[in-house]
Amino acid sequence: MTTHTVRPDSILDALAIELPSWAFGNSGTRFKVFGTPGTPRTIQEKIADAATVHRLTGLAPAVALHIPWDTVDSYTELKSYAADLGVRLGTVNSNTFQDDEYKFGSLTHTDKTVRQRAIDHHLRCLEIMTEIGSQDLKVWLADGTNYPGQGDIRGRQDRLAESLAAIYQHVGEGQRLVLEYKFFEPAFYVTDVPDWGTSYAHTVALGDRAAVCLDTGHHAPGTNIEFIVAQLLRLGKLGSFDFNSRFYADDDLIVGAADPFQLFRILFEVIRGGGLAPDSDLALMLDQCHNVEAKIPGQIRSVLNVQEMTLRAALVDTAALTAAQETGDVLAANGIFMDAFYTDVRPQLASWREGRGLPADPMRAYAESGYQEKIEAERVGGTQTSWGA
Ligand code: AOS
Ligand code: ZN
Ligand code: ZN
Repeated sequence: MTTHTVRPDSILDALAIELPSWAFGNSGTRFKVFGTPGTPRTIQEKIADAATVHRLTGLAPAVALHIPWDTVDSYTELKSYAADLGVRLGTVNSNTFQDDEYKFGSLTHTDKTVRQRAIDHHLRCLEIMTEIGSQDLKVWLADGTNYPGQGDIRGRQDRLAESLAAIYQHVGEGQRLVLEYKFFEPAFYVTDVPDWGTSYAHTVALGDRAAVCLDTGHHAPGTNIEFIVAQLLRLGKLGSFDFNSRFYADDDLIVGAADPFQLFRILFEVIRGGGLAPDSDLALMLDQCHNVEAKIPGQIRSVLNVQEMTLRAALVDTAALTAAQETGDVLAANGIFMDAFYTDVRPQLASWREGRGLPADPMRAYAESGYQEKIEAERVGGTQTSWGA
């Protein structure tokens, strides 16, 4: 088999995980959103928190924006503000799910005026991307229906294709449109982009500047996500990840918390498929919310989880694995795979960090840094940001 051989250290050096701005705001469930002292009131404060995660881990050089939540007067100024703090602005996430007129859909709506408004929003996002030098426009749609007969499934697909094509025309050089799928919620019967196949079909029709975004929380229980990863990488259409973990629905919990072995298996396929190779344009992003845990350490823990499982996945002895696979030695093959998964790489990672002037234990370094106490004292008054605002 053709495998991408990797040196664990070069993989670690290349690993970069984008943080979502909304992870630093308050969030919760429909039952309660708890406010917490020190929560950012502005996008600038969110960026400062994200930069703190990067400073302590060396893993998170970019912050994803969400429009309109992170709207500012000058994106050029925001870009240099971020650069001064040592991070850059990354993926721009569109939002056509909060306005009343999108109640029955946005890019799929039967009313051309509503569709055009949704298209125009995406064109504005592309302009912002050009201003800040961002690569990816991430499109996640809440479009769908709740009841059989409510909408014309086929007609909605046709309108979606047409609207996406209108946006795609404006995707410039060095930019991409990544189309995220989700099997349900907020629509419960039909979701217009429910699975990787639908996202793949639309992005293939669009062209080379379009690819699939795989949110790990957006699958039915038991779905073999690593298979999807392998297939999309094979087809050259895996554009980006939204990492998080789920127990039940779209929980948006800390990546690797619910099922570290699944994260290991996913990252093994990422490496196997060249997703972390120097010429790869696969973007790794977190899409998480911290409802009850502290947000900045929550993000630190998240990027460390990805790093830890990446290193374990890179330790799989692929030559021995191939030999076992090709001789039909099922138990040896499985044993080689599991050996890597069970390897405790934490000491190796601590020395990798120290070798780069980073704290050996970023969680502890954060607790001892005084940053939390500082933002709690300083961020008084104003309105705390939250998911959805
Ligand atoms: C929604 O379920 C999707 O995961 C989106 O990627 C994202 O969480 C939303 O756009 C918030 O920004
Ligand atoms: Zn997502
Ligand atoms: Zn989601």
